[in-house]
Amino acid sequence: MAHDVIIVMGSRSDLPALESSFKLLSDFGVSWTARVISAHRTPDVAADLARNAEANGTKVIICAAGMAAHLAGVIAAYTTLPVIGIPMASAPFNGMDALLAMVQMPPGIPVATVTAGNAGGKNAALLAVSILALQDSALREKLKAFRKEQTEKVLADDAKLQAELN
Ligand code: RP5
Repeated sequence: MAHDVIIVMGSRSDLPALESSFKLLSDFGVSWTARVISAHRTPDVAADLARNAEANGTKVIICAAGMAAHLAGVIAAYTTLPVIGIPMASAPFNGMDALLAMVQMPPGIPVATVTAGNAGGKNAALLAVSILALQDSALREKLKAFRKEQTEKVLADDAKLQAELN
């Protein structure tokens, strides 16, 4: 079955940080699947997935990895599909290593890098939704409704705070 989004994680230990991506994509009704594929432990599988993704109907690939996080860059090297990287926070550098590895792709092969952790997982999914929405007006409307709801929540929080203070 074709999935619009594939989420690839370098290790099963990355799974908890991706719950926010899974939930958000599901909430938007986007078809997604997830794989554990390592750029250094299973490099052939990584290359095969990236080479075949477009023909398989995938539109966006999200890659989560920690430490020397080359997974997103390796996947991006084998496909022209948009690749979004989520750095995973791990000891001893707490994700700064993975962030720099992803964001510092040399020119020619971009990885759209978001922040680490759950916020990164959520933003990676939202960015994937934005990309898919270019070709899907119903999804675009859902994204606008999401933004509106988010705005209204902050306005309500502010109104509540003003009422508490005054
Ligand atoms: C990376 O190394 C993975 O993405 C993970 O974040 C990190 C540690 O992997 P494990 O030793 O937990 O499998 O490849």
